[in-house]
Amino acid sequence: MIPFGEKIVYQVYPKSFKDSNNDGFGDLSGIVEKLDYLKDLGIDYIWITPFFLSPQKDNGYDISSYTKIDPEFGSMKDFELLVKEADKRNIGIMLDMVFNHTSTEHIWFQNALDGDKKYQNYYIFKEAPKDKAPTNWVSKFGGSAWEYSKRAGKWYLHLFDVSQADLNWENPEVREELKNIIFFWKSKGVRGFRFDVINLISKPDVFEDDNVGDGRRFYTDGKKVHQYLKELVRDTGIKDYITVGEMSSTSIKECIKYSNPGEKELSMCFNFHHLKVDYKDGDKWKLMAPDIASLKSIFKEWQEKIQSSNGLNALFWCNHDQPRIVSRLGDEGKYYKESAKMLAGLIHLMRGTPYIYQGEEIGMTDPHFKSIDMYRDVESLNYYKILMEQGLNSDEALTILDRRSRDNSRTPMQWSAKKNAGFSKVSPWINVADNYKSINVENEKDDKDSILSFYKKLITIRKENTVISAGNISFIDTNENIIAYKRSLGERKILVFCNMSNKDESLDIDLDGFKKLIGNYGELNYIDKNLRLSPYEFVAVEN
Ligand code: TEU
Ligand code: CA
Repeated sequence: MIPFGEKIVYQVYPKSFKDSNNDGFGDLSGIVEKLDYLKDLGIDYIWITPFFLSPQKDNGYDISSYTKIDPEFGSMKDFELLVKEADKRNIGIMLDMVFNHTSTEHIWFQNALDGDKKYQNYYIFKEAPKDKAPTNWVSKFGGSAWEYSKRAGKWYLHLFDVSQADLNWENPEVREELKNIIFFWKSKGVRGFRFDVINLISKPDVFEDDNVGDGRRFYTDGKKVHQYLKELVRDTGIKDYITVGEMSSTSIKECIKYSNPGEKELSMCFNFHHLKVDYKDGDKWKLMAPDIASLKSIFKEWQEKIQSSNGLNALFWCNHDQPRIVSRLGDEGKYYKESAKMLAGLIHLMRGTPYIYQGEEIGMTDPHFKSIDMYRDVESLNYYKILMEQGLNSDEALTILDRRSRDNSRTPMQWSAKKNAGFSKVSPWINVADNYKSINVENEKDDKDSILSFYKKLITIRKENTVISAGNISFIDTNENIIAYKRSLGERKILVFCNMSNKDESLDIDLDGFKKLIGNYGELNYIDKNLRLSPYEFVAVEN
């Protein structure tokens, strides 16, 4: 058995999941309303993105109190009810711990601005002339990573928005504060944690200009990150909890350390290399057709190497920062359903723990917003300006946002064909995608051929087959457009084939003795040791 190898995590972005009191924002009680839906889907954990007290400059990733609930999402009572009701259904709640930074409205930061030395040492303040930032590092959301505070008379570091000040993990008092937050939520019955950009917490001793990059090489997987994680996990007693670290620009070598059980750090990591195969020159804001060959080699490398270290991969395509996968690697037209199912099958039968992001299971697409005022995300709004400063016109900048904006995944969950997709009775905080009348839960739930039914089937297959949840994986050599791998446990084998293209493909392979387990087309098309795959076909065979 591999711990968590048979579990499925469902990610809820509460603001867009279900609005229970019709104010246009999703909330905790909305999640309670939908627990039966999630139970029926077959998931084991719900990871909820931050709903703590926050000015909401980055939709809750800017926290001003870690142990209070933002009234927009409800109350502590609502949260306690959610844990209780989830528990009744054998579903665990996982919380999102944003420990790299706090909101600048957090009392710690406010005290620091008032000149309190104790709290200045909670953050990364530097002295430098008002008109020259301490280093040339760039914020992940664009612009300088430093802000000059007149009130403090110093600069502070913010790797993300100017309202998200980086914490100083070198200070043991900071580490104690963060441990107490974990204790608080553990006592509420929380069963797992996701740690936001946790590989950025260890900053260098000396802060210097980056002459070849944006500064990330100085703080990504920093010198003390493993030490800090070990300490946090040990001192809070969460070694056996399900934990996942979000790793920004990490390497496989570091992820082996983060996730290998011997190190006692985390259960698994999110890395994003497979979601950059359509970034031209590695730049998110430059469009390119997806490079399937590199997608394949990334999967192969991460699957096979993490396996040899006894670690575990977090298997995911979508989250609240990524465009919808069917719009990105699949097809919104003729092969919409086939491609959505194929992409699901591709990751769900791999070795690891699958994560489903709300709406992915019904094949939600990008909304294709047509004007800048439809966007809400701080990163999108910043980059719209930056791209225009770089010389693009508004249409060109919008074309890039259409493919890259984080808002693509943040539109309201499509529950039904009713007004506002059944998300709320009033206009939601962000527009619903136009296709909600056909793509919604109500339409799909009783349709055996729907994307939703396909996800349920994949979940059941993982739970019924130890070869999926605990078996070995190795990749099969194929031609360019096919990704294929083998799972095995003793004599038992499952082979998985995915056609990533919109054309027919075929592969010479001996499948004698195998029969079809699951697929997104009809019968297996295997003649004379040759497997034929239709556009976006996915098929798994078993012996
Ligand atoms: O994201 C970290 C992160 O670096 C990205 O996924 C980011 O959105 C991308 O690099 C921008 O191009 C996490 C959260 O998931 C995200 O929602 C937060 O905004 C961010 O941390 C800051 O807390
Ligand atoms: Ca609400």
